[in-house]
Amino acid sequence: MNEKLQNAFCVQINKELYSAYLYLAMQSYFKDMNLDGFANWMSVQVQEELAHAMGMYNYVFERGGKVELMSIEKPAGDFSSPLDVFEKVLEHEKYVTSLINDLTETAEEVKDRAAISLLQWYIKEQVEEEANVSNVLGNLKLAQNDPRALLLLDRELAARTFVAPVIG
Ligand code: OFO
Repeated sequence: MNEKLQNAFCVQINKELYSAYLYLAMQSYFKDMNLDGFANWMSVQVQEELAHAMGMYNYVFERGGKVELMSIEKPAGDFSSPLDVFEKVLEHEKYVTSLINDLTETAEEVKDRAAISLLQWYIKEQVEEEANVSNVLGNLKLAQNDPRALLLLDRELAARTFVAPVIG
């Protein structure tokens, strides 16, 4: 496997693990507020991010490469409201989208067709992630000053379940 691309995958694996860690911090915030539905939504998000990391991890090994693990940054934990959390989630997902685009450019640069094909899955996943987050954010903006609306949304988010993604 091309070394530059392998290194870029290792950096992205770290970013996906950081995403899991960030969402775990957000899960803690919601657990602390007794908003169990929001906490459940975040716990599904954590599992998705771990799956994203493992999809890349397995891919590098499948291609005969090696994964170097790096330290994971401490996530922020100072959230001021559910709305603040979801604004940060959307901001983070947009950042991850830009990272996936950069990684795809590296795969294109070194003409690794298999990696480009794998990354198409991640590109589509990012579209879905941003749409899901925007949806919750929109609902939160509507609910903002109404505790009953917040509790209804909490109940709705309690229904989210993790389905292991088939990556690639
Ligand atoms: Fe891995 O998609 Fe969110 O960050």
